[in-house]
Amino acid sequence: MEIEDIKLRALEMIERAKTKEDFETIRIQFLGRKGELTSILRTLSEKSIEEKRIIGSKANELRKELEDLLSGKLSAYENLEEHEHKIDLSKPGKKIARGHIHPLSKIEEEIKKIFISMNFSVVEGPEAESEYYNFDALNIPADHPARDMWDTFWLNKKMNVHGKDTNVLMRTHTSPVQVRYMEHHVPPFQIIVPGRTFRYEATDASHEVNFHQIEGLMIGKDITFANLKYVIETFLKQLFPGKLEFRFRPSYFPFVEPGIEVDIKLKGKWMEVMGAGMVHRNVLIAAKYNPEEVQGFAFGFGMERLAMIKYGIPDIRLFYTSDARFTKQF
Ligand code: FA5
Repeated sequence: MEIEDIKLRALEMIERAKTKEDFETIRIQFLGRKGELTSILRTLSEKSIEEKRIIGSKANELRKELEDLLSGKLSAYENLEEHEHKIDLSKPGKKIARGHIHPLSKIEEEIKKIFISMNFSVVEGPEAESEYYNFDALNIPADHPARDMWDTFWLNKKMNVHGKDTNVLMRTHTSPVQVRYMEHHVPPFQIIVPGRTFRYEATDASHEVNFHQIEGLMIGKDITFANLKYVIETFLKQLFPGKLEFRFRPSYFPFVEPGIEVDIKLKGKWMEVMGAGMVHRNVLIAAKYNPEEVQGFAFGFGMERLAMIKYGIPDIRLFYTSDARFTKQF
């Protein structure tokens, strides 16, 4: 039958069609005003009622089928064509904006890794601290002139420590965690204490009101100054691979004896990064240890200072600007 023949030929042509023009040719050939199928429908009026019914419905059915098929194929083809035009494999890729890890978080992770590799544990302590742990237990009684070393934010609160009400402050260093930890642990042990610290002082390129320290404490039998030197040297060499100039300089902190400070040379100038020393016997006694039986060392360094050296950050105040142009660089 003619309609069956048209259908076979049309389907075969659609199958073989490759371009937009091919689809258009097929449409014109079968469905156009003078198309094969249209001509059949036109001549229906000359046919008998019976023929009209059969041929008419078949031809209309086929017209609908071909129209759907052609428009489906054409839109799939257009989609494909659009993509082919859009993808230019020779073009450089587009950089997708991503969040960045803050340099302080980054250096903290790296520092922790180094100390963990030396068998240190990581512990934490409170930011709002009692006067007792921040000062008294560290061999700095109320009238001690060394309290002036740490300009302090005092809080209008009291904290009960060992049955006594003591004043509360924002900790000026991470050293109070030394005593807190010793009160509840039996040596030998070695810990680091990363945390936020606060000082009521004027800011400049290397001083902030709010900064971060990492405290270190190692207590055991026969721990000596040589152990302290080894740990600090190993740490600095791993954090700053390659050539790094640093020095140990005698210094004073009430909670160590002897005490030192560590400086790193940066662009010809020494920058102080750390205080350290052998834990003072009064601190061991405050923690209820026997200084004849156990000894140890402690150190505390500023995380911002080390990050400044490692990443070449010229001003400590940049850490807290929340400026994406700063964090984006890390
Ligand atoms: C202390 O805070 C002692 N607790 C360190 C210590 C621990 C000594 C254990 C002995 C044994 P100092 O005030 O020097 O010491 O501060 C230690 C480090 O914190 C400094 O070397 C510096 O790197 C950093 N630091 C101090 N003040 C600021 C500040 N305002 N802004 C940024 N970093 C600071």
